[in-house]
Amino acid sequence: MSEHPLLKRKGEVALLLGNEAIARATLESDICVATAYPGTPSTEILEALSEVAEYCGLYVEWSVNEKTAFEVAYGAAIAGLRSLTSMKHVGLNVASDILMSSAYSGVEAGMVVVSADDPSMHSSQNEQDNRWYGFLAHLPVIEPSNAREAYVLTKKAYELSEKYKIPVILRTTTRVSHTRMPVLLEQDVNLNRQCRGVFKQNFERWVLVPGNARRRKLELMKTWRSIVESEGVEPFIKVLNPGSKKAIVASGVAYSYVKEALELLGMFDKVTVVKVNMPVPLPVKPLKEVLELVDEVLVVEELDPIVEMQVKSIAQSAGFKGVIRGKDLVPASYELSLEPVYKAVAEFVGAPSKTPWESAGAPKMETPIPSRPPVLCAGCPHRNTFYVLKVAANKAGLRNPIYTGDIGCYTLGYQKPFEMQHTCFEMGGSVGVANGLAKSVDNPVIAIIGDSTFFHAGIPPAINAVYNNSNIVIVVLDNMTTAMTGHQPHPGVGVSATGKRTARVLPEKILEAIGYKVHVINTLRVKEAIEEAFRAFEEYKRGERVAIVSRMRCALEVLRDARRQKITLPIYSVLEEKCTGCLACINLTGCPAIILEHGSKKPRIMPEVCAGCGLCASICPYKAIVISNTPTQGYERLWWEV
Ligand SMILES: Cc1ncc(C[n+]2csc(CCOP(=O)(O)OP(=O)(O)O)c2C)c(N)n1
Repeated sequence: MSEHPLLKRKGEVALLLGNEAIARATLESDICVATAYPGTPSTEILEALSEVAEYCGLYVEWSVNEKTAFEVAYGAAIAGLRSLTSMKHVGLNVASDILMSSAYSGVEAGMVVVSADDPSMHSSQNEQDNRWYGFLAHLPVIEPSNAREAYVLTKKAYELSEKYKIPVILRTTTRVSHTRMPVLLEQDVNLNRQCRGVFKQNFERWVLVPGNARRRKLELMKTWRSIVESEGVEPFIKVLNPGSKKAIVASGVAYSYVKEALELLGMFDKVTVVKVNMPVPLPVKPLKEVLELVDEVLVVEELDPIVEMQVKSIAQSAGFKGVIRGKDLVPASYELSLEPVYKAVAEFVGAPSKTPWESAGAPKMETPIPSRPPVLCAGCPHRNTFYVLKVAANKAGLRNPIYTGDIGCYTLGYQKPFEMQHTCFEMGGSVGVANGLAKSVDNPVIAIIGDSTFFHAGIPPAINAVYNNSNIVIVVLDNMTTAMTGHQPHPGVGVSATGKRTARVLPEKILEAIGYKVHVINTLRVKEAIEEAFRAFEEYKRGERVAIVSRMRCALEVLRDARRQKITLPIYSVLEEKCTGCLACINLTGCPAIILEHGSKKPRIMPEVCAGCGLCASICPYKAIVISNTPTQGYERLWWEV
């Protein structure tokens, strides 16, 4: 275990992702509790910590959602133990209730909240600049410009948190979270950490009834002012080359682009650069000093003009007469890259804005590369479920059903051939929005939600539907993992973050307890599953309250386990002599393992892609798809046993 890259010795250099650098820094900071709910680009922080947690005496968990993750870490921090909670930007929306209160009551030991923002929405339903949360909650936001800085600043964030006794937000963006850099390790990881805390009763502090909250608010504002006044120092802000007439203020990853642009322009030591690592609250004093010397300022930051607004406000009160530019030159949407920053910087310093490299358009190819939109994997259980539901709903005569959708791999069901995700907004939204649609339209309303998403945010709206009598069917897609974010376990798997067996919570038990009649279907057995789903829809038509739990493991996990356990899964192939070329296997499944080769009228199944789920074989009207190898007896258990 001591060989693990996260446990290298002081003085060694480790090649770390930004997220791993944060993880290493939390270990050096002697944290005792780390919690998270997975979400790109934050996931690798807890993944890295879970690999070494037991060896280091650290408690880690995948919590059921971000609010709970925050609360668990906060519980440790008020008991005097350092803690970490990490999430993607939208996760902080879910945790925002406790975030706000935690600022009032504060912490007894350092607590860092990582908000990994995803500009450009590489893997998200929106982009948001979570530095706003710093203003909203009156908590400082630290923003590193690269992976190495993420390491240094995480440690500083713990010190800051303890100095002011409040949680500190560490905001990263994708290029910091997911870039690998050599990091010189400054300290060893303590393997003998003491992780028993003490909760000291203090009603005035920990019980936010209005009278107490009012007092705490004033305390918080005092803390906020003192951060603004006292933290205008390195590493939170640094002024390079003071004395120039022009200054560029750059926050977080934007600094890396500004530095490179200025170097390419041969101007790095000719312009004043204010490197901001604490964009919220922006320290006033160093900014005022810079504004006294310059005529023009350019603010470069990723997404919203948060630093720009503060610079303008400081300039206003300092009577600055010059020009302040920012989002008029630098894009406010999508992540930054060198090109737009180079152009903005060049214009600002009066250099030609043509980049010294060819503009990064799509490379010209003789044969254009076809676009490859994401598809459900071969063998994905969601494909089987969509097919089963579609056939069963038709059979039951459900007319124009609305399938409200949710976030996960199954969102891809919005595509052909299924087109069965008619909405997708946020986690749990499938069931919540279904409640509203059921009150508003005459169509049958079927809410489709993944298992991890069900535990995260699907249960309260499921209760709402019962309490408020919303006529919906809930379908939980139980692939026994959080597939979309890289197969993290969740309460329905019965395995902990460190791989230990733990209690398993079954969605059907919860739904039954709430008042649903639950049909558990096994979609590997397509025909039986259709019959069971049909019965559920018939009951729904009669006004009964029904739910379906569709259980079949994620194909990627099945393939991995088959490889490890040396189990041969079936491989299907098309019998030329029986195949009529009707293409039902392609048109009804959209399975990427089945192809129609150039010039051929009959499909072929690629054996190296086929996962052996057998959906195509069960659909083929001519029985022309058969198993072409000798699978291990009892292989089916891999599809429903972890
Ligand atoms: C509030 C919030 N947290 C985290 C995410 C990241 N995320 C997207 S889908 C998903 C869960 C998907 O798991 P599951 O519901 O089991 O569906 P699967 O991908 O396994 O089909 C997560 C965690 C998010 N989009 N929103």
